[in-house]
Amino acid sequence: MLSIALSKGRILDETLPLLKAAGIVAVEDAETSRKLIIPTSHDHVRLIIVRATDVPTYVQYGAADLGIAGGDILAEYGSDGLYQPLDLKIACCRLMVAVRKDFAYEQAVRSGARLRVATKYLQTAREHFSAKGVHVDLIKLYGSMELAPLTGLADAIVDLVSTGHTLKANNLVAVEEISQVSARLIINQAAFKLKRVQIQPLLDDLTRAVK
Ligand code: PRT
Ligand code: MG
Repeated sequence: MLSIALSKGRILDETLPLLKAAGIVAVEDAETSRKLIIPTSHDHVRLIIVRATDVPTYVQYGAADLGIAGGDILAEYGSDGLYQPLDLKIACCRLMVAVRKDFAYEQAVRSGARLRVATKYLQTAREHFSAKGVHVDLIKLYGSMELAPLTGLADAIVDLVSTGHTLKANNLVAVEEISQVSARLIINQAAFKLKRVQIQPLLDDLTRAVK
């Protein structure tokens, strides 16, 4: 049996067509089902539905053989012991620094001011600002980062941007790109050795589907 861990929402939406191209179809609507383990048309493949941030953990411990996780999550929470053979080129976005429209970011940076930055990406943000030599106080949030500059909680946020509509709707502007993000296939290294016969054809099919 092969288990693939992935999260509901955009990752699942954009993964289903790739799996279909590999001959794997969920037997029920994974998006609306309350089941957390979804069988597929393929006798030996099942989907495991977890929070986006939990995908690497399931694969690291081998509770899932494979997983699909955003590059943002892999960079932030670590990808030790994971084999990352394929960029799926789905759920694409950019990790950006954003501020209120009326906040003079460049000036604040040049003057050496200490910035308050709210984000769920503490590790990634710390590395980014430290490489730039910018002093920051980081505030950990779990969602709706966009609210932080509007309420005075922070001067800036580090968050994902895809269409830019959310920033715009909240009078925020992106001022710096930290990285380009897309979802990757991750594989437990031991599983890749022990279940190579099952995993390799799936990997080949997915590689073709991405192209
Ligand atoms: O939402 P929930 O708290 O349940 O979990 P999650 O946010 O961890 O999961 P989900 O499904 O929202 O995101 C899963 C993965 O999708 C992320 O880890 C990214 O790799 C990828 N992804 C791609 C995105 C976006 N695009 C994206 N736009 N994840 C989140 N967003 C959010 C962003 O945080 C911001 O609030 O969408 C908003 C901005 O979108 P635009 O289109 O208005 O710019
Ligand atoms: Mg989300």
